[in-house]
Amino acid sequence: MDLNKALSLVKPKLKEERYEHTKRVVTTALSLAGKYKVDEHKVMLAAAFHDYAKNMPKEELRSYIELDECLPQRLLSFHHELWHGPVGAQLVKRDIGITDEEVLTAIRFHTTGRAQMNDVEKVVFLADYIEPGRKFPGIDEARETADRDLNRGCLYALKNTITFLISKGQPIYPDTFHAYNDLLKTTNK
Ligand code: DGI
Ligand code: FE
Ligand code: FE
Repeated sequence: MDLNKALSLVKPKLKEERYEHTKRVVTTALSLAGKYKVDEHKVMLAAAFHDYAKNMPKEELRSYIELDECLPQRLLSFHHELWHGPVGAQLVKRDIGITDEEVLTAIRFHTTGRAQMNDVEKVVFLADYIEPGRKFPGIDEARETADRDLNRGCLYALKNTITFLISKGQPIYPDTFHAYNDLLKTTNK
């Protein structure tokens, strides 16, 4: 599937602003993939479809998780922002017919991260965080770090997100901690 085809399948699922974000994530992800020698076709597909379920109503996402025994039910006791990745991966498999596990896991874990992320996952996770439309404290350092080192870029994004969530008194999904701990080890080697 080429980029135009992927975008034409995702466009009707998204609000205008979310679709514009998706295109920026694709561009950013492809640039990271070139720099870090990651499979560009897989990265393009995962980036194009990463927010496929983002604009689904919360209650629809909830019932999807309740009915799909492959999805961790624990998601339901965390913020609903975390639901669109895992549900999106299942829908992209079922409705679009993408079967590549690297692409599907990159969609599944693009919000939380996880331990032992593969390179496609890392690129999409980081591109989503630093795409040119993002504005938040720490974004400049996030972009600079992403430009130097893929693992350190992801680690910075996780650290900043965890700190942000803690400052808001929000819970942190275990996979986000696992991703942080894992990359801390990798980057200290
Ligand atoms: O879908 P996007 O808006 O493009 O970005 P995303 O899928 O990375 O969603 C990120 C939001 O999820 C962000 O505002 C923080 C929120 N969030 C809530 N709980 C957690 C969390 N993010 C992580 N990584 N871990 C959490 O436990
Ligand atoms: Fe997302
Ligand atoms: Fe996104």
